[in-house]
Amino acid sequence: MTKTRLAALRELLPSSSVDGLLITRPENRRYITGFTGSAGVALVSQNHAFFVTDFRYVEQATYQAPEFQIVQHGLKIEDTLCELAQEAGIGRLGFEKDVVTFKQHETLSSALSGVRLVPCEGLVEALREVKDENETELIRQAEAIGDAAFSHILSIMKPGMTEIDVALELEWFMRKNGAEGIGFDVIVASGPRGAMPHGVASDKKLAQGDLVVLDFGAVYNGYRGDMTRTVSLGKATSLQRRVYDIVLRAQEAALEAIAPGKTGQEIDGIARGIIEEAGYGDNFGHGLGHGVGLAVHEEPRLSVTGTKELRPGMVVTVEPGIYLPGLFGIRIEDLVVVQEGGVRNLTRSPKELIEL
Ligand SMILES: [Mn+2]
Repeated sequence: MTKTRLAALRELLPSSSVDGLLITRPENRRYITGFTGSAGVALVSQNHAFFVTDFRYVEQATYQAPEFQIVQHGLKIEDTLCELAQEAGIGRLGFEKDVVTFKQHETLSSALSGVRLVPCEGLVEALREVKDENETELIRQAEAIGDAAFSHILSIMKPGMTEIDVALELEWFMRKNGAEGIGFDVIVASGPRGAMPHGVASDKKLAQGDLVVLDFGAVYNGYRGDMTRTVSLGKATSLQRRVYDIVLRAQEAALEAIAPGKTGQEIDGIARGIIEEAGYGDNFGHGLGHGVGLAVHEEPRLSVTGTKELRPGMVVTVEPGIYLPGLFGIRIEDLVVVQEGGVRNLTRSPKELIEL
């Protein structure tokens, strides 16, 4: 049997000099326990695994988190956590320092007598970087829903609709076709608004001649898709077409270069080099890509700071863009699985410039 996620986490605890870890980030909690609900804390030590939740979720946790002893907490969860930490003989208890609030830390530290709270970071996140086959399949299905939504929106998008109309239509279509939700607010940025890389849909009406940046993703069994396409309403100008080709060239070169052992930095540099050489370096102000899984933005990063080596099973976006203030923006984003010798592209939508 392959090592469970719980066993893999236990192997990481000594590296943070803790003998137990409190897991509160929802994606981490789900990853380690299997519990999909919205309230509860996992407490893991070398010999114990507790899942502490309230009355509403006890039954669900019993089914979803079979490796864990389910504990229903009383009025104050911190008192229950204190008892369990003592039962497990935990002296140094790690907590997720980028998740726990100052107030939660105060409450915990006054309740946990005899237990030292130790700030930790990135333990479960490190395990989440490499996906197993089941996870990549869920991400593929999420992305396939996105592909279908893109094809659908091409058939109805036209001048006069607002960006919000387009966003709602994408969302409705994805929900109707198996998504349990959307991974993030749908970005529909048309015309000059396209120069805002994260221009969430507004009440601006689409106009003839606009380039429209569409960036969206479905959620399927907790896993996210993420894709971006830029389409033209009507015939693109020669400048629009020229810039589009540069972005596409940068994206394809980066896709071609991805392989295990390369760093995120190297891949980012390949796309960035092409855009800089074309004279638009200052107009590509964000990283090339990011990991996707239970969260829409996770490790690893393909960016100037991405020093991590890519490994088979990592799932990352590749999304160069060029943004010209006052004019338009163009971004093309695919979601790919790193594998031996290259990538498997999960995004199937066409990438040539579409003129509606
Ligand atoms: Mn993205």
